[in-house]
Amino acid sequence: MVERIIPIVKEAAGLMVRSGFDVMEKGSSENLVTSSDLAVQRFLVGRLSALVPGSGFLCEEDDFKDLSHEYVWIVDPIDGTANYARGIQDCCVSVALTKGGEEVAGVVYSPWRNELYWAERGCGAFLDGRPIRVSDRPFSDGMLCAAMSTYRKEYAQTCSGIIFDIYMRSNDFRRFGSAALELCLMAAGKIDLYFEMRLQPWDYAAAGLILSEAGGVSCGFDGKRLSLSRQSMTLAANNKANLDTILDIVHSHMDELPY
Ligand code: 2AM
Ligand code: CA
Repeated sequence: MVERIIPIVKEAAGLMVRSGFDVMEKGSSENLVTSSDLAVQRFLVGRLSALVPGSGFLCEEDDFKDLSHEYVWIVDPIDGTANYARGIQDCCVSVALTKGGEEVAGVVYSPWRNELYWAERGCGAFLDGRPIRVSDRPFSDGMLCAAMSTYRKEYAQTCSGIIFDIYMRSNDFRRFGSAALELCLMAAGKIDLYFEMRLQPWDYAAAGLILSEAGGVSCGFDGKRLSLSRQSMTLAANNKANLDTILDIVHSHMDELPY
């Protein structure tokens, strides 16, 4: 199946690579959508529903949500829209196919980085056709990717405390601005630790499968698997021991989720 999704995702990404798009705000000045997000999503919904007739969709833009199907596509037409709108090239198209509530295939494509990540459940994870694997770095040598809850700045102080504690026990941190790309970088062994206060399923559905097929692990605030139907704290690591350390640090700052 994944080999039939890849050309559709690549063609969709072609709609991103253009100048002269419109930028609109969605409720707040941090939350942007561009005419390219809408064009990519429209294209993907048309082509993916033809690929799997009767499938449903959970998409970022326009509240496009129709989950009452065995097969559901979880789509972020552009992950990293704030980057895209500024001409920063760390952004990607993210498409996951779920069956009965489980991801079965995931494709993440970044046209400017020219990186194609994909996975099919049970078949491993690949970057540009080559198998990828998470790193074996210990926590003390880990590279963290994390963010400060851009849309909900009331959580930023808690985030900064968590990030500080992880940072002091690891190597360094990065913030690329695209959760899907960051989780794929972990799958490829380049980063090792991950913390985001609040992400949506379309940010991590495809990359989460790619990460687990590459040997990585992820969970929410409760230590359980990430929800594919609603927002979640998103923790991930190259191995279970490092994920448990992140979870312990999070729980030392928060008794419960604030949303
Ligand atoms: P998005 O572009 O699909 O909205 C987590 O960091 C997520 O927040 C990213 O995957 C990205 O998703 C969004 N994001 C990143 N940087 C941002 C910024 N400066 N402002 C708003 N949203 C941002
Ligand atoms: Ca998006």
